[in-house]
Order: sequence, then structure tokens, then C-alpha cells
Amino acid sequence: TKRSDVSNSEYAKFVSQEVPRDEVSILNSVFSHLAYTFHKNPSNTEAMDAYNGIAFTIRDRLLKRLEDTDSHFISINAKRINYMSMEFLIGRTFDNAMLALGLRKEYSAVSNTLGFNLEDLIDEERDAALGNGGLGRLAACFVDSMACCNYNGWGYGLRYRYGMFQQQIINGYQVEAPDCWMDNPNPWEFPRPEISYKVKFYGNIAKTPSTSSGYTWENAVEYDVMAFDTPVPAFGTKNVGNIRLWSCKTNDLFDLNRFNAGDYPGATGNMVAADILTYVLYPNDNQNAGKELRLKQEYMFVSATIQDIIHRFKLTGKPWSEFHELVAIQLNDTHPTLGIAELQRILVDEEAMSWDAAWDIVTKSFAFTNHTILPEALEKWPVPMMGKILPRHLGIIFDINLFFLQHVEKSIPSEREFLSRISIIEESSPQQVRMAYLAIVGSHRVNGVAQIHSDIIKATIFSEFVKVFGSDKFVNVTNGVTTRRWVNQCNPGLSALITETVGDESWVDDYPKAHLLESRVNDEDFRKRWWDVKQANKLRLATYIKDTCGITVNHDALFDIQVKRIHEYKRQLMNILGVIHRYNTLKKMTPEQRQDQVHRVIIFAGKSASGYYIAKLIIKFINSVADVVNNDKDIGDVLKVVFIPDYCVSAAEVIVPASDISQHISTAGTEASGTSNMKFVMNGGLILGTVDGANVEIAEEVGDDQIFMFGVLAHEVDEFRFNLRYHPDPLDANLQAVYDTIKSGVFGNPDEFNPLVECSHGPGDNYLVSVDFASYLMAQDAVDALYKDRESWITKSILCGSRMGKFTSDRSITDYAENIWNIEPSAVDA
Ligand code: NTF
Repeated sequence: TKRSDVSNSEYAKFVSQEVPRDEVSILNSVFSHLAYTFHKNPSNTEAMDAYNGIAFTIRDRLLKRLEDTDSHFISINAKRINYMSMEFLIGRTFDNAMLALGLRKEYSAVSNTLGFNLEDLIDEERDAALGNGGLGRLAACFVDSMACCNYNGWGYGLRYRYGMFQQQIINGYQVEAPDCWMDNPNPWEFPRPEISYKVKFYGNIAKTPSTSSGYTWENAVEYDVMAFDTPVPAFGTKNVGNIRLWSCKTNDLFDLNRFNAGDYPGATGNMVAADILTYVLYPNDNQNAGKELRLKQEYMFVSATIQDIIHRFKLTGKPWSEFHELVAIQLNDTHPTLGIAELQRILVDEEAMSWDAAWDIVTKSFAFTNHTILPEALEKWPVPMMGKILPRHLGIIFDINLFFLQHVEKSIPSEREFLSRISIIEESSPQQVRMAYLAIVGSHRVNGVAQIHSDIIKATIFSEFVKVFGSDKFVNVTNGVTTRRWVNQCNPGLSALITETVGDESWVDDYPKAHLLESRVNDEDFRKRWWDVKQANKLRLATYIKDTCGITVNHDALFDIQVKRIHEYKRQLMNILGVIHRYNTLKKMTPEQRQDQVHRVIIFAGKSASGYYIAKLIIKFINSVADVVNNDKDIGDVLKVVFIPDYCVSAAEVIVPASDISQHISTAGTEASGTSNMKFVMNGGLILGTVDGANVEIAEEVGDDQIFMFGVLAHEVDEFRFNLRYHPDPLDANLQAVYDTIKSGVFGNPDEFNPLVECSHGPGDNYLVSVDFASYLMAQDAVDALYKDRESWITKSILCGSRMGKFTSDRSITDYAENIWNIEPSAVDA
């Protein structure tokens, strides 16, 4: 019609205009948002308002780019990768977005004009903490890299009202408080009420000849699930990424009749039932709680996502046989594995497709990443629970299993035993659905996240599947981290040095270029500036520690950092036992001898799952030891122990650039990769680690001499565990002395900490603390010795920082694109 012709052409003119980038235009748009979005003027603008006003102008610019990116990929019918993850640990967006748009200087000037320091405004933003730890942060880095590398990639997840809990430390104990991150307006998300899908639970299956599969799902409870989009700013390109998060629509579930009858809880009952689905992120890392609500969360997420993917596919008008050429679906661990059954269900029940044709599409589209081998983390759902909540899916999973086992029986004549070992259904009481097995059977590729981990899964937990599917289905993609956030944004001092060395900022999205730093390793002036950058970052962290813990630390001391989720396998316990050994040693010295020692600040941070008793006790223990050490007049500045509360992405951005040494000391074979190890080394910190996860590849890249490695090897672990149980060695004298100190009561009631003594030696020592303790202490001595030799230390630090090109998530994403997704990049405006 005429009206839409006119408005279409006017609109085309309007959107083709570049958004102005000069300071005056930006200031005007900030005024406009302050006045018309927030009803503020410069005289009543507080820091939060200024942050919001400015953020909304950035949002405008991002939206424009998101729109351009989407149209671009639609116009070329680009294959889309759908990264399905129950967690996105995004952190803050403000600073990241300014840097990505290349407008940080302009925004700094604008905030000064408004009477604020940009750094203070940055602190107004709450972290988006929709993840537990490494797995969720990896997803956030990956979406950043997909956008920066010009891939058509979206993240899909859930919009939790309460993210990762806030950790308070009260009397040394972890206390959890809800993370009410949605209290303030969120400039970074866009509600999309027009994008919503129905998701069903419960009900029963009826046989109906009218559908091609012969089944329908009846009497189910239905919810409307709606999309919220979070654009992901990308550096060095006009492409912008997106994370689509789902939440239930609840308003139309209000029961007015009940309300009128005075039944207020009844009136809102259905609203609450729907709302609670995305109320809270389960706070478990490497641990599976097996709760019914979690299963519902997973299904709601999966169902909305698969429907959205199908909806977009149908817009292309292509035949189903081309689905896998336009769609790749990556499962971030097993949490979204129901997606396999959901796509199969939709194709056979609703799209009238034959089982085999549907299964072909499913297996060509899905790929699965495994992130852990810890048995307690591997997801299994009781068959009765799944049958109640998702009756049709359970039927489909049984069929998938049946056809799979028939195929195995035919291709490799096998015994019943073998079939029961690889069955998707575990014959326990009750039966359980093994989600990792479903993910393997329904995917065309399975990957681990570091070479050693990928090798281990093939040799252990998935070895039977290698026999069935062949070795090529199982690949490795080593993790990576985004250099935008983890170098450029969090460490401006270092970034300036790299930019000067490389000649421009191209290293930010081409990180291997940082190797040029190595050419300056003998340049006196450069070495001094390298050291000074580290000292400045340590001073910044010392201030943060003073503000958050009230403890004064000297930034000239060696900063020794272990920050990550608290878990027995990560062995924070070994670290704190080592601290007690150090304390004992110092106490025996004369004051003069003590002053001669390397001064250390030992820094811990991390959250424990709320129901994880031993991990919580470890936190209390660290704080009790810290109290004694920090208040011991003999010790003074020679040793300080700090537990920084509420570790989160924005805290990490202050902590990571400030390490001299960081610890990654998991029992060999237990840490799939680790990603903070990469961040610390990129920022010029050395690492003390076991032969585990990505430590192995970091050592390969930076050179064994640059790294402090210790401990037993992965293939030796079983034998040591066996010996601890049946042929224990006598206890190491240093460890015995540490236990004696604990038992003397200096750190408080020894009975309280006895479980920690019991799980660090003898048959209870599942993670081999007592086995590795002696070599750990030796490695720590080597750290001290090297730190005394400042010039050697600086050399190693520069070599480490310059050799980390491999560990950018741009490389990981390129590996996925080439080896798993079969997808090419394409830039807007290219
Ligand atoms: C984690 N896994 C691993 O424990 C880390 O080693 C790894 O770096 C990250 O994944 C990212 O790959 C998990 O959080 C989970 F849930 F799989 F246990």
C-alpha cells in the first residue's frame, strides 16, 4: 500500500544514516535520554542516572548494529550457530561496549561534562551473573568471539530473575544472599513480547492414527515463554552478537474469578508456578542436584529455543533436507540435551516426518561439548520423574535408545554386558536417563575442552562409544578467553604496552600478534615499564582488598592468588595447609631471618555451592587461618592471607591483572581445562600448577621453564588412591606438623576442622592432597627463590605474556567453525 511504501522508504533513509560519533552529538543524545527516558536534568542527575543516560545512548548504537547484522545474515542465507547454554556469566557490559564501539574517550569526556568520573559510573553497573563459573564464563567469551570473528552465532539461555547468589562472609562463614540484579533498569536487554512460544509439561500420551508418528501429547499444562535479547558488542567489526534469554509470561495466568472470591493465593498460584521456572540459577558447579524444578528449567529453555530455531529456518523457505546446512546447534554440556528429543518430537509428531528422516536431521545438526568427568557432575534423570513431566520425550528417548542398541548389536556383535554399559537408560532402581549418552548418540561431534581432557574422555567415560562410532567423532577444542575483556579492558596499562609494541590495536582481535612483546625482553626501559604496570595493578587490588575486607596489604609483596569455585578437586585445602606450613616455618625464625623471606600476600576468593558442606568448611577454615596469621605481630607484613568475598566477573577484572603467581592445582585428571589460568598468564602472571587441563598446553606454549609444575600425573591417580586405602605411606612430616598446629586449637575448635584433616590424608584423601603435598611445597620454594631474582622473574613474566596467542577464544571459535560447525565468517559492510 501507498502508506507503507512511503514509510518504508523514509525508514530506509533513516536507518542508513550513520549514528554520529562526535562528543557533542553523544552529549545531546545523553541529555535526551536523561530527560525523556529517565525524567532527569543535569541538576538532579545522580551517578546511577548518569550511568543509565549514557548506557542508553550506547544501547541505541548497539541496536542499530544488531539490526544491520541480522539483515545481513538473512540476506545471504548464512548458516547460524545456536550456542545453547543454561549459563552465561556475562558480568558488566558498559565498559566493554564503549571499547568495542571505539568511543571510550568520547564517553569519558561526556561523563566529565555531566560532573562524573567515568570509572565511578562503571561501578554503578550490576554484574549479569547468570552462571556459576568456568562453563558460564566460557559461553560469554564464545559469544563475544563469534561476533568479533563475524560468525552468525547466537547464544540461547534463560533469563534468571536471581543470578549467582551474593556471597557474604560472616564470622568466616559463607552466607548466601539473593542476587537481585534486576532491581535497576537494564539498558542491555530488549523484551521481545512478539517472540513467544508455548511450552508444555505433564499430561499423557495418546495413540492417534491421525498423526504420522501415531502419538499425541494430551492434557499438558501450557506456558507462554517469551524472548529477551541481549546484544553482544563486538570489537573491530560492525557485527554484533546476540544472547536470547527466555522467561515465562505470567500476566494472563492471573485468575480473576478466584481473586473476586477472596482466594488471593489461589488467584496467583498459576502465575507463581510459571514465574518460578526462571526464578533462580542453580548454584552448582561440577555438581548435579537432580531437582525436578531444574528439569523443568532445562526443558522450558530447550523447547523455546528449538521452536525459535525452527521458526527462523522456515522463514528461509528451504526444504527440511537443508536444515543442517543452515543450522548448527552446540550443546554446552548436557544441560540442553533434551533439545535432541525435542527436535525429534517436533519433526515426527508435528511435521509428519518419518523417524529416520528426522533422526538424520537431528544428528547432523547437534554437537556436544563435555566439560567434566567428575561422576557427581554427570547428569542423570530418574525415568519416573521424566515420565511424569515429559511423557512424550521419555518415549522418544526409549526409542532412540532401542534403535541405537539394535544398531550396535548388528555392527559389533556384543554381549549383553556391553549393551547395558552403553545404554542411554541405566538399569538402576529406579532407571535413569544418562544425559551424556543421549548427547553422544544424538550428535555428530563430541568434544572435550583441552587436549588432555579430550584424551581422557575417550579413554575412560566415553571409551565404549569410541568403539561404536569410531575415533573421529571425538575431537578436542581447547578453551580460550576473550582478549577484549581479559586484557584490553581489565588491564589498560598492559594494553598500552602491547599497542605500542605492535604499532596499533590490531592485537585485540588478533592476539597471536602479542608475540612481538618478546622482541623487547632485553630492553631495559620496556622491562621497567612491564614491572611498573604489574605494580600499579597490585596497588589497585590492594585498595580493593582494603575496601572489601578491611585488610591492609603491601603491594610490594609477592601476590599469590587462587580464585575459582571452592571444590575439593581444586584443592584450595592444599593451598591453605601450605599456608600453615609457611606460618610454622616463619614462627621458628628470628625476626631478622623472617624479614629476609619473600613477603607474600596469599589471596583466595570463590563461592561454594550452598549445599556443599566440605567446601563451605574450607571457606571457614581459610578465614580462621587468615585471622590468626594477619594478627600475629611476629609475622607482620611477611605473610598476609586474604579471602575476598563475593568473587564475580567484575572482581576478577581487578584480581587477574594483579597476580605474580596464581595457583591451578587440581588433582591431575580432574580439571577439564580451566580458563582463569589463561587469563592470569596473558596478564603477565606466572602459574603454579599440576599437569592438568589447559595447564599442559600453556606449558607447551610458554615453555616448561616458565611454569612451576608439580604433582602426580593423571594416569597415576588411581594407583595412589588404591595405595592410600590399602597400603598407606607414613605421613609426610610437614603435613603432620600442620595437623598438629590445627589440633593445638590456634585456629579455633579443632573438632570443627577435623573433617578437613580426614579428607586430606589416608583413605579419605580422594584428591591426593597428602600425596602431592611435599612436591607442592618444593614448587612453592622454587617460586620464592625466583622472586628474589627480580630480573629473571621479569624475563619469565614477559615471555609468558607474549606466548599466549593460542588461548584467545577467537582461536577456539575458529576451531569449532572449521571442525564442527562447517560455517564461514561474513562481515556486515564487507
Ligand atoms: C568446567 N565444567 C570445568 O570444570 C573447567 O575446567 C572448564 O574450564 C570449564 O568447564 C569450561 O570448559 C563445569 O563447570 C561443569 F559444569 F561441566 F562441570
